[in-house]
Amino acid sequence: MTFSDQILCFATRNQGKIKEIGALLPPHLVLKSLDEIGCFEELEETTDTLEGNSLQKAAYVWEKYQCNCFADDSGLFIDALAGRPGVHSAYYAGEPRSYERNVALVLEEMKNETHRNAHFKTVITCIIAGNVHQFTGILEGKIIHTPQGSNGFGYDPIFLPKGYTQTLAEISPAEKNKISHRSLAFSQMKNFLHS
Ligand code: ITT
Repeated sequence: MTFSDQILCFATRNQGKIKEIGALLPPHLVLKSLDEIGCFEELEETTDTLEGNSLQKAAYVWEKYQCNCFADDSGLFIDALAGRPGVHSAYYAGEPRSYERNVALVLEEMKNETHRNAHFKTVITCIIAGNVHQFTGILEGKIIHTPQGSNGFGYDPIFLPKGYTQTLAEISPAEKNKISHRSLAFSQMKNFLHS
């Protein structure tokens, strides 16, 4: 393996994600951010699926920079809302993006619903030497009526994971990491990279 074969770019500008994932990857891989490979442009996410968006971001980096890379996309899918907010989770209540307004809109749309099942989903697309691999993580649960807890981000205060009595915003970050959609998808990619 040459040095450049060992470089893996995480197609994100979220430093928190880069730090978290860097700690999980095999030591022979050198994790680089977009800036570190000289990519300063905004990556588009214009498809209508998580699979499509993560592929769109990873394929851009592979095609323009010929760098092994991976990209992720996540969302909350609520059964009673036909899968919304889904791929639009980050800006469900419009721009500027606000976790509070997104949560308020979901609760308003769900106020008369008794069927409250939902799931979080993460899809990672990893491109190694031009070959595309996708990994999916799902966390099942329910939408509660009133936000609870202040840990985490996004829809965590209204999401009760299956088998739990506390929301994702009430359990510790370490506990969330053990069960989250994102961790499940990343651990699949990690196993693949180790093999
Ligand atoms: P980057 O694209 O900068 O990485 P993002 O906010 O778009 O950040 P994601 O694609 O991972 O992050 O997730 C999209 C949205 O889905 C996110 O803004 C949240 O509203 C929601 N979401 C994803 N994972 C979540 C989680 O673990 N807990 C709560 N909400 C989550």
